[in-house]
Amino acid sequence: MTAARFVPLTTWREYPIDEMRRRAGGFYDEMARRRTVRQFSDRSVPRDIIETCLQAAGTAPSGANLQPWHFVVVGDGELKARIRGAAEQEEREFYGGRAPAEWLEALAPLGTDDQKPYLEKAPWLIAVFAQRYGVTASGRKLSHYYVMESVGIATGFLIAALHHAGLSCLTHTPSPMGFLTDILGRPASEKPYLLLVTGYPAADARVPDIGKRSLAEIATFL
Ligand code: IYR
Repeated sequence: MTAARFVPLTTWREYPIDEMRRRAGGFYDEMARRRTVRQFSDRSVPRDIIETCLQAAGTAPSGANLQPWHFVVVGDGELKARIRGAAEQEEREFYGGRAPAEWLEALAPLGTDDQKPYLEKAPWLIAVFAQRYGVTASGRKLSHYYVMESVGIATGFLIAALHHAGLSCLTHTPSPMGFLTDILGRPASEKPYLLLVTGYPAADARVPDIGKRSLAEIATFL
């Protein structure tokens, strides 16, 4: 057992209430501008920007700080084409019969279909993997805790970081996603969580005319 070790909290900053209010509002405005995009430009995005966004994702809290995530960043055209081929095959089955009518109805306002050209067009695909358990250097299994919660939080941080940097992204969840394990050569301990498509939006990108629920709808103060 490793004993707890503590250091002083030096990174937290106190802001005057008014500034806190301004910062909260500024962050809300920034996040409210984010739109999920399905039409991407093929303009390149420097790798170091993606790296820094991944570092931001890596600051997320996680069960026992075990950080049960792995991000595979794909910029290689051939790999992207293979991912697109496999994803479209799953999506054809999904849209062609596997999805219940209620699900297709829920998706109708988004205008999605089985064509996923952005999987090749966008400069970067980030496959997020959840490490169901860890593997020590000696090959022993290490339990992970709250894996899906932890990976979800890290993915949220990543989406916010990409948006903040000036990139668009799409949270893509082809189902099932097992093909990502094969194509990207990941170990059996990892489960594909989602595929983030990121880059510049196409110059003529259009987004569905949908909005977010109001504060009163999403929150209750007691
Ligand atoms: N994975 C499919 C279907 C899909 C499902 C949900 I829930 C969405 O919010 C969007 C799409 C696809 O990518 O088309």
